[in-house]
Amino acid sequence: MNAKKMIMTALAAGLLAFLGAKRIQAQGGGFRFFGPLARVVTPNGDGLNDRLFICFDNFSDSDVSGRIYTLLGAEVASMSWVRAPLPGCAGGTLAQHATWDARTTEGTVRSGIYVYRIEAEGRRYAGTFLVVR
Ligand SMILES: [Ca+2]
Repeated sequence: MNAKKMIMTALAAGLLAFLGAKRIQAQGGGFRFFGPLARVVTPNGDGLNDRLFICFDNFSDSDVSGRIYTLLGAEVASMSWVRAPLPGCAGGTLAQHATWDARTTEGTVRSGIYVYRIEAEGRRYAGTFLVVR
């Protein structure tokens, strides 16, 4: 990672902290939302933060949907729901995760802030993350 990219990443992390994640914690039930593994995605194929990972515990193995939106609310992509734990995520009874490779059918998305939204058991969990190309 070059110096310019490191500075951009640091600034982006500060911006995201300033904006704050709109996260709603579940009140009991079988689904516990843990949030993103990292808030900066760098889809350049170097094996570091190439994908977005959203961690959760899905005790009842309920249906989970994950979608990605622009800040203006346009849907960008659907996330893949993986019924397996992910190293680095908080543990749980039935740890699972959702993931996205920062790509659409038209290729890798542009750099910018995006919104993830996870829905499970009638609840929505949303927050922002940054893609840096
Ligand atoms: Ca990367």
